[in-house]
Amino acid sequence: MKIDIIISADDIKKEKIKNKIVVVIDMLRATSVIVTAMNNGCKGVIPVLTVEDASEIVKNSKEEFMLGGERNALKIEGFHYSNSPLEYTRKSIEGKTLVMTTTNGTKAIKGCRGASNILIGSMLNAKAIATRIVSLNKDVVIVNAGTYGEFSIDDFLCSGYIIDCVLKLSEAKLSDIAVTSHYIYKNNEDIHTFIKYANHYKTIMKLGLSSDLEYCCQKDIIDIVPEYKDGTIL
Ligand code: 3SL
Ligand code: MG
Repeated sequence: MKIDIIISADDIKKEKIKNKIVVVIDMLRATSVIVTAMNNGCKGVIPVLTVEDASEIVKNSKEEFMLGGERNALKIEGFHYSNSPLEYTRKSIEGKTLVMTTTNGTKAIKGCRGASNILIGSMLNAKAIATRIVSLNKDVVIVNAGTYGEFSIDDFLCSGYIIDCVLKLSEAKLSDIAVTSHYIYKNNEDIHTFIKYANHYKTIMKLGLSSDLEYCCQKDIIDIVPEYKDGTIL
């Protein structure tokens, strides 16, 4: 098994992900939201690119949808929830389908069409992701959502942690960038020592959302692996 990394949603190339297992990471905060919502009984998550797409889906259906996501890290007007994973409790999301649009995360997920599997990863479910990867036993590309098309320390550290979990279960051939993310993680196993330098971490902190950061940095508190297929994450 080979493991490679793509550093942002804008860097996804079709030929790099074709027929591979892809793990999409936007640990701050879109994929942490998805993993949390699904773990709390959400029926499914439909990622969309724009607010208009989200409104269109809800308008034409009788099903009970919840709208969630962000623009500039803040709740979108008229939406039920923001992009804070702490809002997606069992009480608020169980049995509901979530239509979600975020700046980088939903773009990265939708950009991975053509992969054989599109798994949704975060610090929260890293071990479960590693177990799934090993059981599928195919080449893997970890797609970092990044921030506004740029490299983001947070997603890179999370990639390093997932690689560490895989290496505890199986041998794998790492690309140079995968070696680098693993190396950085191994030197910062308490990820707070390094993630604090990420620009997006600082943005969330400035908004007073430090409890979101605490939550998203936890390792392996969730044991499920959401997967995106045919337009919905189940
Ligand atoms: O870009 C995204 O997809 C979001 O996760 C960013 S934020 O953390 O909600 O600002
Ligand atoms: Mg992010």
